Amino acid sequence: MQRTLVLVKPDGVQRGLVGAIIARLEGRGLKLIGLKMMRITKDVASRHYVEHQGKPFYDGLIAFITSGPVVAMIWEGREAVSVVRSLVGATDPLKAAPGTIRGDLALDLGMNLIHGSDSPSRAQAEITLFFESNELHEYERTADRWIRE
Ligand code: DAT
Ligand code: MG
Repeated sequence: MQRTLVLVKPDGVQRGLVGAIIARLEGRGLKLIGLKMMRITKDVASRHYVEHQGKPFYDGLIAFITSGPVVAMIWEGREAVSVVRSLVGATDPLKAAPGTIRGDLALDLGMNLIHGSDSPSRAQAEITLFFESNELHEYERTADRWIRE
């Protein structure tokens, strides 16, 4: 089953939106298999955002993501990577569709609440970057047979 990394960014923690964001992902039927609050170090931030190195917004992005605690989660489900991306919405909240997390809860590109891995290969790399294998929990949910055909 596919897995993906989600971060509730420092703005989401500060605004008290952790629960609302988790509820949307749970409500879709995705399964939570790892969760922790943490402060991202500069080193982890630079590896996480390696694709953006050299871009004009890079320094601000690293400063923002390391500015306060985040909630890091691993979610599992069929097509979890693209399902989470569609729940998250477009990168710029002004362009994010209503009904998406960013489209409903955010306004600014630099304060867009949430990260979701953008491909299965990035998801694998990001899961390894943020979680030890003993922090991932495999378990059966009785509701799964009412979610998966
Ligand atoms: P996403 O978070 O939707 O995967 P991304 O990977 O392209 O978007 O960029 C990572 C974060 O960097 C994004 O959530 C907000 C910030 N960002 C992206 N493009 C930006 C820009 N042009 N100006 C300022 N910040 C930007
Ligand atoms: Mg991205």
